Amino acid sequence: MTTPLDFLSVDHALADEERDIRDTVRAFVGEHVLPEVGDWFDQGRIPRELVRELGKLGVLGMHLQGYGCAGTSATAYGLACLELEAGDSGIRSLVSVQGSLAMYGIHRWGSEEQKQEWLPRMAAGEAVGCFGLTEPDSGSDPGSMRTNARRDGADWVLNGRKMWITNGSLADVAIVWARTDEGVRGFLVPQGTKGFTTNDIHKKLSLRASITSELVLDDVRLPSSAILPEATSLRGPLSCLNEARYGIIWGAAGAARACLEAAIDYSKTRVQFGKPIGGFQLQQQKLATMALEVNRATVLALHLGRLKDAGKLRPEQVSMGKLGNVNSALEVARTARQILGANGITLEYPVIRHMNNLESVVTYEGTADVHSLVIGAALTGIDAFR
Ligand code: TGC
Ligand code: FAD
Repeated sequence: MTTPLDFLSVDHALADEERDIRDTVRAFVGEHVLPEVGDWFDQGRIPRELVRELGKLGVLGMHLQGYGCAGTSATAYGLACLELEAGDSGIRSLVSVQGSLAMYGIHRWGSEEQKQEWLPRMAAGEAVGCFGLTEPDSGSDPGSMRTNARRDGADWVLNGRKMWITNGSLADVAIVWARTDEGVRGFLVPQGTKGFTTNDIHKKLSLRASITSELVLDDVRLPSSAILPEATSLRGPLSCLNEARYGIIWGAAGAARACLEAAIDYSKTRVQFGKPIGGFQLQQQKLATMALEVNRATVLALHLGRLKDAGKLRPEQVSMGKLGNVNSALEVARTARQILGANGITLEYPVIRHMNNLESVVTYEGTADVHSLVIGAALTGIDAFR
């Protein structure tokens, strides 16, 4: 029998362990996220306790090896992202920023002492990290960053601002990328460091169940042990973005699946002109197109996951996945919203929440335009960024 939400039977292509992880995360989302997330979105907040619960679930940095991390496959991590984002993009964002940006950054580019100090606590959800790359005047072009760090004796002194930073005021440690005489370098800035403050960004109409902040660095003095020793150019932060973008490829399929599910359910019970609206050809065409997009996105994510596990996933392939799946998810969410009619604009249903969240997802981690240009450069060998 055809399963509406897994029309192409992707389930059969998963290993038992992957299915178990997927089911565990799905159950967690059903129990801890879905009953509350409409209210969190409405109130513009995300409870700090959720981070500990996600730590207990084992999804924080789950694809990293050692230091208290689960060391799962990339595919298993992707399946977790799919289920988390079927709950809300804000929850997947929290997990992405923690595991793929902050923890990966320390794991890949940090010293042994930095790994020992931060990774076990971050995996357990006892410490939160954020990742400061974007600035008020430097978004798609991070190479134009103004935040700078200069040596002063044995110390470093940082000045500048970071903008739109997920988990900013929640974080115990910020990974801050700064221009230095030696290239772009990363620094671990613990919360409470003198001169380091955060301001939350309010009035967001997207990703409301997520904290987004400005980071302000005024003469922040750090010891030399705060620098990520192995990262010496923009390649440092961009390598972290590959990891987070990979999670988004899966997550977008999850948000789309949630919208499809809501639309199918609604279309079977909402009666107009004497029959369920799901019985009209126009609505069935919409549902069929949505199901196609959800399934195609999931198959693409799985394919890229298998490539990543084989160590063969290239950044331009990640760009194609992020571009394709987020655009598909946005289309699915917008169509679902129409199928739900007036009910589609309320938080009683998940659809407009996902639709609005996806407007952030299509912008962060490289806009759709940036990913088109990455693909274009790979196709032609001509860089059209500047
Ligand atoms: P370019 O000159 O091409 O490269 C500079 C250095 O970086 C290397 N590199 C990469 N390394 C790893 N992975 C990649 N994807 C890489 N792309 C480039 C490159 O080899 C070079 O290395 P080296 O050793 O020679 O120095 O850089 P560019 O200045 O031309 O920029 C390229 C561009 C535009 C693609 C890049 O800057 C970009 O991706 N821009 C978008 C910025 C972005 O995505 N920001 C995201 C901020 S974090 C965020 O949004 C978190 S949201 C929360 C959540 O995830 O949920
Ligand atoms: P801009 O770069 O100013 O782009 C504006 C428009 O111009 C876009 O449509 C873009 O596609 C287009 N454009 C830019 N360059 C080109 C070009 N060369 N050719 C054609 N078109 C172009 N950043 C972090 O560092 N850490 C975080 O944790 C983080 N979390 C975020 C959370 C949220 C909710 C949001 C919304 C953003 C977050 N960001 C974070 C920032 C995000 O990465 C940036 O918003 C994104 O990289 C785009 O930068 P920008 O907003 O400055 O847009």
